[in-house]
Amino acid sequence: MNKILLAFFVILLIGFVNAESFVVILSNNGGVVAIEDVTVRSAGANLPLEVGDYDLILLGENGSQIFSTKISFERPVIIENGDFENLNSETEVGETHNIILNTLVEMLPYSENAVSIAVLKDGQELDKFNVEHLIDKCNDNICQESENHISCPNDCASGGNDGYCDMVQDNICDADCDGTEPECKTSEIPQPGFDLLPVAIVIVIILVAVFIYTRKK
Ligand SMILES: [Ca+2]
Ligand SMILES: [Ca+2]
Repeated sequence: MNKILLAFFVILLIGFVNAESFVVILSNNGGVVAIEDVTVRSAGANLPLEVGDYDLILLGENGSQIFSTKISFERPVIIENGDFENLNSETEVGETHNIILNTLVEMLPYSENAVSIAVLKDGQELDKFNVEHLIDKCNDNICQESENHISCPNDCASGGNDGYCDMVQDNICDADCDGTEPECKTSEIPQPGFDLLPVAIVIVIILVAVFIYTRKK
């Protein structure tokens, strides 16, 4: 095989192996459709069949559409012997019959720009699921709420207000340590009341002594 062509296939294969996807779990309770959960799995997406009454849409910033596909809760099944629920005077064994699934698992391609996933019917939004917490935002130079100095040291500097007490000796009193870091103790501003009290007492004693001395004279 042509070496360039082989290299191309290897790169394509690596790209596929490294691909991630959103796994979307949908429920259908008598026509009430909702997104129950979304997770990220580190494997390429087996994309939906692009047929059905519902739209599953991956949304980005400001509601922009990243990916859209049609989905269906209907699945054709072949009626078997003993399938009393679907076997009646109008159907026969071996015939195909459509059933409505209560739970549906679909995959969407992963995108680091994704904000939410929405399910729609006839253009009307039925449910929306936020996926921002699933996006890996480490190394974007912003210390997000989901990150701290341990999970993403590149974005979250030590001593920062990241919900994590890092105890790093960096001359910064980490607000997350509640004053337990050594830096928080040394940088404490001394309370003037405590230092001035003995000075005031000494001054009063001197004044009283001077007063008594001058009276005696
Ligand atoms: Ca970040
Ligand atoms: Ca911190």
